[in-house]
Amino acid sequence: MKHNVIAVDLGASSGRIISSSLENGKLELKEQFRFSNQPINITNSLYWDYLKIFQEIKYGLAIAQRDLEKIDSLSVDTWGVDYGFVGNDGNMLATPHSYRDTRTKKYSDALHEKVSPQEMFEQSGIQPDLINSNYQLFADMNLHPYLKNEVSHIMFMPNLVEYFFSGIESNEYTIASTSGLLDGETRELSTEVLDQLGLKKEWFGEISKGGKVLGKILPEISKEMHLDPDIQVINGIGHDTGAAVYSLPMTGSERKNAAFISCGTWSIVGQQTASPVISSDAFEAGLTNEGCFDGSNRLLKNITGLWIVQELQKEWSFKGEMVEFGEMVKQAENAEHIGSYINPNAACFSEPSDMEERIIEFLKKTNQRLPQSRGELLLIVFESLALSYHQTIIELEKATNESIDTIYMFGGGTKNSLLVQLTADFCQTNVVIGPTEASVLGNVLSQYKTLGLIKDEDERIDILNNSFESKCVTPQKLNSINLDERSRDFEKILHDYEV
Ligand code: LFR
Repeated sequence: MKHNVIAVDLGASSGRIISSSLENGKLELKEQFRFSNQPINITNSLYWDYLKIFQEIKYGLAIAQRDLEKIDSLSVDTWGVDYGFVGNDGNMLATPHSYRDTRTKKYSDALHEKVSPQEMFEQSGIQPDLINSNYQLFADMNLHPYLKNEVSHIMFMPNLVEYFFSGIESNEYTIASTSGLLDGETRELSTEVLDQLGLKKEWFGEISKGGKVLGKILPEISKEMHLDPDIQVINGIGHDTGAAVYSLPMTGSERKNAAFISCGTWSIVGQQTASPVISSDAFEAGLTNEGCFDGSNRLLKNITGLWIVQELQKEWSFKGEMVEFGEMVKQAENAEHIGSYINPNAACFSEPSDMEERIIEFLKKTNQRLPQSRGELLLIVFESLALSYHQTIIELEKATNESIDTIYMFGGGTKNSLLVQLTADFCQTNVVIGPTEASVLGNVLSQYKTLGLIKDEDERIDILNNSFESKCVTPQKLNSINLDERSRDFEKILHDYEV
């Protein structure tokens, strides 16, 4: 029998409704609908347009329903850390902010007076970062004291969207684990952290682990969109990175020597470990610990990734000089390596707009050669990303005491063959490229698991191997690349420039 489920996969630039059909141990994905999902900048604040998100998902579901005879369930995955406030009457109290909103800057000193960054890491295992939910919530509670009396629930983004479709409030473990609100050891909401921020535990409810059926889609929605009224809304893997890692065809023992790189708006370089690594090495290296669907841990670093290139593309197209992503890669491939680098994680690169100017400024401040063409500029960005992957792999090896012999790379960025080859070359490691739709895959696998259609790890891996082919990219001879010299130059840039 064929089982169809829907992944609602929301990203920071687009949302997709993708159906999955599982039959005879083989899975097929089909994109049913895609819409743009840009954060909206208004009165100097950045928000998510949750009304549009809701409406577009409804259209997508209607399209999928026309295509498929039956839909068993749906589940939502999104980027990490963002959330929405729901009031006592069940309605939204405020428009959810995007994590790139800058309100947290004003309150970070006040928060650090209560708890230092290092203490934060020791409490939660999460690397302090202004985008994290704890910084955002602290700013919100200070900016809007009325919230204290009005809030009934705080839900993380995927769970908020699931609430719009099911009417059931929930919070799920993988997405909650990005917030900085969980205790690093117990992986439950930390009363200590919540008290520091002035938050009540009951606002979050139980954090569900390992998948849960929330209930049927709301009747008013199924009626309006002519959907099957029996579609179940599932609290599957809520965090896109968590979902992507669940799509890797690896068993527990293989994970020890394998790293992953999720290559999208963010570059996320990490490794699955049995439990959180909350050491001073990990803190110094900027590593963080997030939760996996099976209860294990992900030790990783978030690196400002293809966001930099997406911003360049946006900027150039606003000037009427639209370039396709593939064309940008070609320009970089044909450019000269000029030995200049940026630190992708410098704060100046995480904010929107003026990206070209920000890169040039950075190169000037660090006394490096300036690019003479867009190709050279793009090559600087791609090489800097690949070098930061290499550097993070070394930090992971140090923190876990295990050596990495394989890198799994997934996400839209794997279509960038230059970046993949640079990664294999700079890391001197084989890179296995999986399906680009890794988050969607993890999302649907978590639904099948919750519905009892996947029994165990072996079955999950069999389904993945039956359904998708992976490709291995090997390091090439680095004839023109002196890796040691590049790594040294890159590290110098990281040290010379305050992040
Ligand atoms: C990637 C991601 C990262 C998270 C970042 C911001 O989409 O989920 O894991 O750190 O978004 O929330």
